[in-house]
Amino acid sequence: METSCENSSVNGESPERLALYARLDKVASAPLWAVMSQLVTPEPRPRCVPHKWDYDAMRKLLLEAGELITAKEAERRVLVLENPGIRGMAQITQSLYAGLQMILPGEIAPSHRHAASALRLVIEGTGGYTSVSGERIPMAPGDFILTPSWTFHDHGNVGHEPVIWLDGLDVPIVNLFDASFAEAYPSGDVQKVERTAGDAVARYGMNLHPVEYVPTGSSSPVFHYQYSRVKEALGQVALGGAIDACHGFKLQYTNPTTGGYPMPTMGAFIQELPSGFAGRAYRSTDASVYCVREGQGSTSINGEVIEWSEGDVFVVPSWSITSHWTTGKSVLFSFSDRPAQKALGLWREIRFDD
Ligand code: 1HN
Repeated sequence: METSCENSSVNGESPERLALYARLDKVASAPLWAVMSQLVTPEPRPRCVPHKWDYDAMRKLLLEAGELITAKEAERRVLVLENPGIRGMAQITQSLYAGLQMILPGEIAPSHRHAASALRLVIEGTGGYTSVSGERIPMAPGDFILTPSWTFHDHGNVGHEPVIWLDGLDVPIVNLFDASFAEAYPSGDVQKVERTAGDAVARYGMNLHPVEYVPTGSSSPVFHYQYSRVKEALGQVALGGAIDACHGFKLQYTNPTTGGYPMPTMGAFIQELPSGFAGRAYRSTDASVYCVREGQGSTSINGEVIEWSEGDVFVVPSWSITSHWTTGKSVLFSFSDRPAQKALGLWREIRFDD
């Protein structure tokens, strides 16, 4: 409320109030009433914005980086995808990190571990591998791979072409809690291989579920979700199930021992959208990072239309009204902080499909 007085006022504040604020400032204090409406908003007001990173353009830049720095010298040769609304923070959303990583034939990225959890979606190339907790996992395009918190991991490429993948990490969440730890592998750059890829899959079985079928769980013993099996599962739901008006045919990657999310902080999803799909609108409190696996189409995010094709990465901020259209049969991978929000009792969604 404006107070009129003889002296000039700033932002409707009297000189007496401003004088009090100045004295509060000196004792590391501030008036809540001046900032409360920015702290407690009636609904999410994300600073991050919708954005797309064109794969062909990013791939060219990655190859240029490949001529200037080795994977070993860089430790990880990654182009960080920085949300244009929050530049300089290495964040694609308020809670998530994303980047495009490349490893060239013969290179290795040395082993280390950290409190942050990582997930990877392989975009192109064969001959790449990542070792996680002594398990060497071959990377094929479309494969989804976990690096749970505090597991040693190194990468290599024994093939003949560049291998490129999307990394997603919960670094901003770990740092929000000031809970970051990291260390190098104690004996050399590359881990000793102790179990073969597929051991855990053989023990625990297939690991995809319908979206929202299952509760939050802790880290999965399965680190590798092969795209060939994911495609089979998508084919089966597309044959047998009714299509979701907002999401098409959508599955979530799960921890096969609990049916919960593969890691405590990040969930990941894969959805098939038929050619000519015109999705109904949807919004949820988890901002999502998408990577186009197959096809082409467009996504409307609060009225802003992003056109996408294979390999593109795009980000949908929290609570944005979102709908997908396709011009060809498409497969979209996505990840978000949904498990963290659910564990904290914060997650909400609204469907606009009636
Ligand atoms: C990391 O360890 C990797 O292991 C990739 O491939 C990206 C971003 C921030 C911190 C650690 C990797 C990373 C990272």
